[in-house]
Amino acid sequence: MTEGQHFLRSVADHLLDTSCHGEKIFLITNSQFFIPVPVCGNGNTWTQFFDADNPSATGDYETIALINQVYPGKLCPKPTAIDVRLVSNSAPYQTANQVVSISTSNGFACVNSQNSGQCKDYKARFCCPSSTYMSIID
Ligand SMILES: [Ca+2]
Repeated sequence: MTEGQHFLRSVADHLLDTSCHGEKIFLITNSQFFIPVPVCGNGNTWTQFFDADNPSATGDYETIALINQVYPGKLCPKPTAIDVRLVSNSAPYQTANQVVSISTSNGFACVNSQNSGQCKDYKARFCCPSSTYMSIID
């Protein structure tokens, strides 16, 4: 498998994964693809970006459990979407082409041992009901 094929394969895996959560889809045309910005719909608001971990140990873990420890009270119980970016340039996580896990129920994780070299440093924000989020920040 060429590097390009592997790249598209990993994107296709994300397509299957994210469609299970009712999130956005990828449009793949030959070697080009578009990364849509996750949508935070009516009555919902994006939280701040959380950067609860660095990849220097075993990986970069922006999990809901860890974020709740590092940023207590900042995250709603049941986010409806997750948006993960690179800390370095705020580009969508897909642009780094690393093996990661992502879900609205567990958050995000990149494990160093599952990637050649170290994981990038990521940050994550979550889509929460506006009423919940506003009551947290008020
Ligand atoms: Ca991080």
